[in-house]
Amino acid sequence: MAIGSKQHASATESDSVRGAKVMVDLATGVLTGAAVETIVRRIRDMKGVYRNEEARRSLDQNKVVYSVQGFYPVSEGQEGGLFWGTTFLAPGMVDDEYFMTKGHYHAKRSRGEFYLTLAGHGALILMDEKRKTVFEPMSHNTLHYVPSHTAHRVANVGDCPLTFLACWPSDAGHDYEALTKERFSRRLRNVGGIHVLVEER
Ligand code: S6P
Ligand code: ZN
Repeated sequence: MAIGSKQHASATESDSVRGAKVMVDLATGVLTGAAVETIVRRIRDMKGVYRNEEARRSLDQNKVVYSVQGFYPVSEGQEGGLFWGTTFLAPGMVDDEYFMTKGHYHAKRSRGEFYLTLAGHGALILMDEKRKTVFEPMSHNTLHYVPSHTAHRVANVGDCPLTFLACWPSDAGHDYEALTKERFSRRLRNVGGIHVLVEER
């Protein structure tokens, strides 16, 4: 038998082949397919995220800060599955802070995550359980591992949209609440044209 001929024959039978549910454009990060879900976060949704709440209120409340396209092949919370998403984070400032994601711990703290930057310039801000906050610079092709038990948020420090892919366990969940109480120990701020982490007072 010719190598692979049998496998090839069965692979063309319609009951053994199925198309991908989602396509990823690796140039733009855009996901397409009926299974893709999108959430949008606007300035009005970012109450309490920035240090200067008055500056946030003075901006156009409809302005989109970021959107996330996701592919969630199993139910949220189900053990053993994986989720996939693209975050599109606009450039912009609220006083001296950059447009950024809300940030979260995974509800199941033992769960980690991967980020892969496609475009733009950003900072992945990570805070461990001892409240030590650091950031990893993000740019085209940088791969970032978000360890377990680590709060994470992304800031866009450039002039262009920041786009990154993410993959995380389906039972990770999101805990935003914890960060509304204890917050990140340091904030990324523009000080003299440079982005630096400044102690939260
Ligand atoms: C999910 C993953 C990302 C974020 C997205 C928005 O675990 O970390 O898909 O959900 O970047 O950030 P946030 O903090 O608003 O969920
Ligand atoms: Zn996450």
